[in-house]
Amino acid sequence: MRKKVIAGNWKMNKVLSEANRFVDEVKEKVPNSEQVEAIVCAPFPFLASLVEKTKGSKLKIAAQNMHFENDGAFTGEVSPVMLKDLGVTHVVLGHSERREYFAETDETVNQKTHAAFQHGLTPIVCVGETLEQREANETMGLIETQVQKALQGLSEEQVANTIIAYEPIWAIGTGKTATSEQANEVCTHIRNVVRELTSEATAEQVIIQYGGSVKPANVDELLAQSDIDGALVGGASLEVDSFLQLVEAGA
Ligand code: G2H
Repeated sequence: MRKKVIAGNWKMNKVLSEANRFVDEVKEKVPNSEQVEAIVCAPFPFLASLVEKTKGSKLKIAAQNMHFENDGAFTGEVSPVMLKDLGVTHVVLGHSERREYFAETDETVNQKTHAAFQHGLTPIVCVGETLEQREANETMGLIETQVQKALQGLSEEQVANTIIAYEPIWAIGTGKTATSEQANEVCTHIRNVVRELTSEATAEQVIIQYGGSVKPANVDELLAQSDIDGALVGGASLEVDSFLQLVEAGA
């Protein structure tokens, strides 16, 4: 049985005092269950404080992006070495907002995925189609390409330890959720792609999340699907109560 991984992606929200308050409250209440993992993906300026606060708790802290180089002349960037040094455990890579607004490509996502593993960070690799691509029946082919390229050159063990988040772009922050069947269909496809790239055992191990307007009202149905092992949640992760409800749904 795969555990459920619930990751709150705060995006560019909150200030430090709000982030600290959230984590102080949530870390005490994360269910003490092996069945669920709870992660907060926070903006860079909050990471050091949140990692410090969550030491010894079940709540994990992730970054929302990073560069693939260890150091150098990359003004404004943050490296995997820096994240690891802080005690960050996970990093979101290739979120559609980064692909759309910051020129992230399948190639840079692949470079970053390798860099994450080199430094002991667990990558949460995002894939997903636009509404136009869905309507043109391109979803499955596009997702296959995104997954293959993101995982290219990784060892089988690394693939097994990658978290893949399927986020249909048309369902992000729009209030439109993919139906649980639509979401599961693509997550099953992702698992099949992983199976073809590696093995049955690895495909059975890899965690596949769904993301896109997940909230307490729809999370149970999504998590009940055969190939959905968690959620990457934006809007509904910003409030303590709704984030905790989502985590409890996975427990
Ligand atoms: C998708 C998701 C979190 P939201 O971007 O990654 O955001 O839940 O607000 O649709």
